[in-house]
Amino acid sequence: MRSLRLAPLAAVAVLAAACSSGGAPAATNPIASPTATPSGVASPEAASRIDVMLSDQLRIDPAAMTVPVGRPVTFVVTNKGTTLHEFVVGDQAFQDAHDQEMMAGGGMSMSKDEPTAIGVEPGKTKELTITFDKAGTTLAGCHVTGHFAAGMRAEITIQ
Ligand SMILES: [Cu+2]
Repeated sequence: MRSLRLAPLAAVAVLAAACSSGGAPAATNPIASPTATPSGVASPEAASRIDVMLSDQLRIDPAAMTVPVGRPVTFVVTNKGTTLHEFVVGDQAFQDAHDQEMMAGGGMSMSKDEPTAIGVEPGKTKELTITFDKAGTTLAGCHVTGHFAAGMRAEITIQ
């Protein structure tokens, strides 16, 4: 009567083989877990990210920001308006140069992003990472025609 028991056992063996051949590689991944960071704990990286809003009221919010010297700072810039805005970081001379560039271009925005200047389409969010190498103050501004003059700027304190 042994032959009656062989059939179900063979079926189990086939099923087990099918399962292990499909699932084995995903079972262990030594790279995935050790780098997990505890949630809810502020890290130095988190402190160097600043959320910035650009609006059709021609404002950069916050209008004053403080950033560290010598460490990368990522500005997470959201345009919540319905027209293009820019986030151009640099001193007054740099801002003036961008304003002139804008007028020379007939009011058109920058044709491409630069290391410290981005254009942000309506409803979009873009990141700009800058390392400030010395303490002091600098500016952020939007140079779509008339915006900077209307007050679309922010002061950045580096310390
Ligand atoms: Cu603007």
